[in-house]
Amino acid sequence: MTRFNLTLALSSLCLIGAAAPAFAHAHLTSSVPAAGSRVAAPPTELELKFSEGLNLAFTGVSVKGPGKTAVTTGKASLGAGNDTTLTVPVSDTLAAGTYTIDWHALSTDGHKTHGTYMFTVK
Ligand SMILES: [Cu+2]
Repeated sequence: MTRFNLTLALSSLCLIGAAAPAFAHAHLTSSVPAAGSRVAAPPTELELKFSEGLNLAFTGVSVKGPGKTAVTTGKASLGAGNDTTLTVPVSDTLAAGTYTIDWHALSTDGHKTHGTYMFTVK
């Protein structure tokens, strides 16, 4: 197989993977606070659970608060013996309002995914 054909074959595999979400990409399965939830207490950390193991170096979140102000977050980490759960400390005390979390992930199978969810602090 020539180098070009190999590249073509690998890209096709990736496309097939992209068309079938069940094919081992890291998708967000749940979070704390949950997507769309309204919480009374401002969270001091965010927890994101994914369907696949994560590569921490290329996985993270950016958080925006009311008026699109950036929220300061600490160093993200994976759960002990559990590379599918990402925990992100929140350094700021979150005032009442709606927060948007933009996440990006690289799964251990080498595929990138990203998404957005929101929650509201009452
Ligand atoms: Cu994948």
